[in-house]
Amino acid sequence: MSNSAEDTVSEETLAERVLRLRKEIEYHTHRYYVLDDPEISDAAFDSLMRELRDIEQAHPELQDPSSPTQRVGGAVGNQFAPVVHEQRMYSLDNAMNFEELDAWMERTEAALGSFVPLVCELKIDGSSLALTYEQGKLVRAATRGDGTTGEDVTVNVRTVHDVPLRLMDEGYKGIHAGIPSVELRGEIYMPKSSFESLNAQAEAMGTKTFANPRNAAAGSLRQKDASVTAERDLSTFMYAIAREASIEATGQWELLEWLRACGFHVNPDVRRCTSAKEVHEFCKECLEKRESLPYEIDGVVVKVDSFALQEELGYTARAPRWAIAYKFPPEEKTTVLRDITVQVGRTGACTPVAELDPVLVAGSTVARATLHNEDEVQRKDVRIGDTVIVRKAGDVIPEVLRPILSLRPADAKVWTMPKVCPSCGSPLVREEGEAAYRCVSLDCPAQAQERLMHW
Ligand code: 3BD
Repeated sequence: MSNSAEDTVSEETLAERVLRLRKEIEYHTHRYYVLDDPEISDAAFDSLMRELRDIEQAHPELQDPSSPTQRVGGAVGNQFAPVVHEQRMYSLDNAMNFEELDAWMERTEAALGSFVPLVCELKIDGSSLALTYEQGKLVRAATRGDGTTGEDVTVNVRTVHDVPLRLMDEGYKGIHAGIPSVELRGEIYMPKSSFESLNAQAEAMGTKTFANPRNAAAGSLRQKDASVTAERDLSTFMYAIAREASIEATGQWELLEWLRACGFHVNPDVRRCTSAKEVHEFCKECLEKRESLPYEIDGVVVKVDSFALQEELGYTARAPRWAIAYKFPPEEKTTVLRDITVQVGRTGACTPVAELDPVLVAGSTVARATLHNEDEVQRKDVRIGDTVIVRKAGDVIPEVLRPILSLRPADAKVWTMPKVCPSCGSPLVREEGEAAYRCVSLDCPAQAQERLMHW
């Protein structure tokens, strides 16, 4: 069969059609997933995708890993192979309150001779991600791992719609000539509502639930079958680059603008501050906003804006001196106390435990919380049926703070410590001067179980 001139022309137009379709689909994907401002209907978008998929299927020579049709997951290669980051991914030092934040700002001011502009960003409670682009195309996505070596999750990340498979021209122009690849960093997360529906679904099917949206994001990212990742609602916020000298930006603020111009999702709640007061105000505003945001945040990251000044400040063994994470104080939530049960510890000590309607507190679902002992239950006047305030401070055991008396139902039940051990039925004793009741049986299955867990 000879290649007629006509065939050649039609092949070329098909290739051109494919490129035009890809560009159009990329544009609308960006409008939809990054700008949250779609221009065309889902049906019209689907129709473009179908045409592209059909052409690529009929003409395998036109297929391309950067094509928007390749976001479906599937084909699993070496997906969790180790990836060495182009530049180490540092940690962040924490400030647990305004005093510690101010101490950092004062140290920074002293080191640089004057107060320098700072960029404040939300601290997204997700999982860190590194994306490598070569000649503007996504070639690798990796988890943070230990900061030096992460895991290759490229196939999984391709399914995340707000991750550009190709950098947009506007941003691509900002990469200095001769730089073959750039590594961008950010956070991948699952919105609160998607986390809750994922868990509700898992519960209905009797499969494993996730403790919090961060674990759900990390778990979804590390699926061996990337088509499972494709079903999960994951999004990203990007905020860093491995070698900032690769691009035209001169500081963090310009970097964020450049990332936006490349098509990345950049969090809109960012502020360039020129005084400590402005930083405080930003932190307070974020704290107030926290609850209403569709994703979890656990603080604010404050960074020296200028790259030149960042370099001057340098790094400690684990973190940059030019940035700090201001961590929000522990979160409190309200929920309904359904029951109070008794937990028998390994020494026989009996602890009243609040059984709660599950509620998301400071990043994890709380369904049980300690009430410490009978005196505490009485002192706090917590009754079964009460709406209570629960608090979870960092990684400590969640705690019931107090009931909301105005919401107390008429049939709220006063609780008292049972007379006998809920496990073995032997009488509970309370020693002089002790808060805890104990099961003193030498043959109590609950104690045996707890001892086993302990050892
Ligand atoms: C965010 C380091 C620097 C580039 C180092 C200044 C510690 C998690 O939204 N900036 C952010 C966020 C995290 C960051 C930096 N900016 N580092 C940042 C971050 N807006 N969450 N992190 N990370 C990322 C970490 N992760 C796991 C284990 C230990 N450290």
